[in-house]
Amino acid sequence: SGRKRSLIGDARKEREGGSPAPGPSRCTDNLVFEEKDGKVTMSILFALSDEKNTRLSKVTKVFETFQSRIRHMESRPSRRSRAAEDLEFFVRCEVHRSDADVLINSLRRVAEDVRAVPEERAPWFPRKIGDLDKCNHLITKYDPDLDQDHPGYSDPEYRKRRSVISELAFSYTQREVYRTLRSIYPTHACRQYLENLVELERHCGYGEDSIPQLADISAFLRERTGFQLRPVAGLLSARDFLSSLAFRVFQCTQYIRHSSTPMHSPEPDCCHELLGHVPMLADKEFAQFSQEIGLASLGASDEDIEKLSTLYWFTVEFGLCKQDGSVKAYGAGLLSSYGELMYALSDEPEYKPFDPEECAIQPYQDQTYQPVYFVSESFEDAKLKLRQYSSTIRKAFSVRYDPFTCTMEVLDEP
Ligand code: HBI
Ligand code: NLE
Ligand code: FE
Repeated sequence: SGRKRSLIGDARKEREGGSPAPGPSRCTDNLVFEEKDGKVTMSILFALSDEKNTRLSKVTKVFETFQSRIRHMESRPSRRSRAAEDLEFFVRCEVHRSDADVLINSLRRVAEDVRAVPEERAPWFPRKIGDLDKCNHLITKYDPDLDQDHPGYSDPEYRKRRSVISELAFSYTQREVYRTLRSIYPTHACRQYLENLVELERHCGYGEDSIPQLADISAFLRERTGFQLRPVAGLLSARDFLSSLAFRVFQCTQYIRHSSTPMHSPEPDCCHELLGHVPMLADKEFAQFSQEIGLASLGASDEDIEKLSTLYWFTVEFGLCKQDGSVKAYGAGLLSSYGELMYALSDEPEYKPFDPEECAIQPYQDQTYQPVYFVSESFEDAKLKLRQYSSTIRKAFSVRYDPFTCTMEVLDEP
């Protein structure tokens, strides 16, 4: 949208001693607002106690005096005072830059608790499940047509096959991947994974010889945990990918890895989604954990998104957990790669106990096996720790998912 936004980030930098940024104007309580044609857009909060209720016309008079254009105005029962009749007002208005301070001061004479508030500065995020259509920002990494480092980039045959007749490549690679991995799951995969895999084999056509339809697996998952699958063309931005999880939607790639590397692929492919993720998403506790990472990501800063995707990486993708006295894999990136699954449960890599603070800043690479893995006590424990971590992420609002309408309720907005 062409909405003007306040540049609070720049304001902060400026205050911390950087050079002043051109464009934004500083006024009213030192907040900085984007200036356009000499005008700034401000959000103002004020209160009218019951006695002063009859003064609303005085308030509007102030806006009129400064020829301020009101873009939005709403009232609600005051949350600060106990008297049920006291009202709180929220106004967005456009005013000449040089009048902004005086306007605020004039309001202080006729209303209470007058404050200029920063414009909404959280990044856009989906509010309803249909908004996920707009979460389609692909990144070019690993796209064999666009990424020069992709193993298939200089293989026109591969690229053609992948985009036009990928079906042909499916059966061979798929069979080898399935057979090899299946043989080590009983000793390497966590209990929940094994139980669900058997169900998928029984009811969903999982097996060496077929790749079931996404719609069928999606229907299965919906019955188990309410998760649904959605096809995606390739790697999404971390923000878009994580936001889907908030709605219990999992974005699945459709193609298959290059047949020269069946035991490990650096990018997600259908083996990874269906063998790595799906059985875990059928577990209630794990589904909840996944959704909570998604919820934490909504409207988070770029910095926090980076941390949450690192957390996602070391749990949902490469997590290990303790079970019956030994360590098992629950991360999808492990469960879809014979090579890394063997390696992760050997004595080569380093193990650390799962601690979100530490995990969120652990550097990682996605080209080859991880040098370090985080071991959780249980999903329950990981979920509680993640919750505690998420509550430390600074946001101007909180969200709650309404599963009946598949929409986000946004709370505490100005
Ligand atoms: N996109 N399609 C797709 N699949 C993923 O697993 C995926 C992604 N984009 C980003 C991403 N994973 C990682 O950054 C996670 O850490 C969020
Ligand atoms: N390395 C995994 C595999 O080979 O299946 C895919 C990881 C995707 C993040
Ligand atoms: Fe994945």
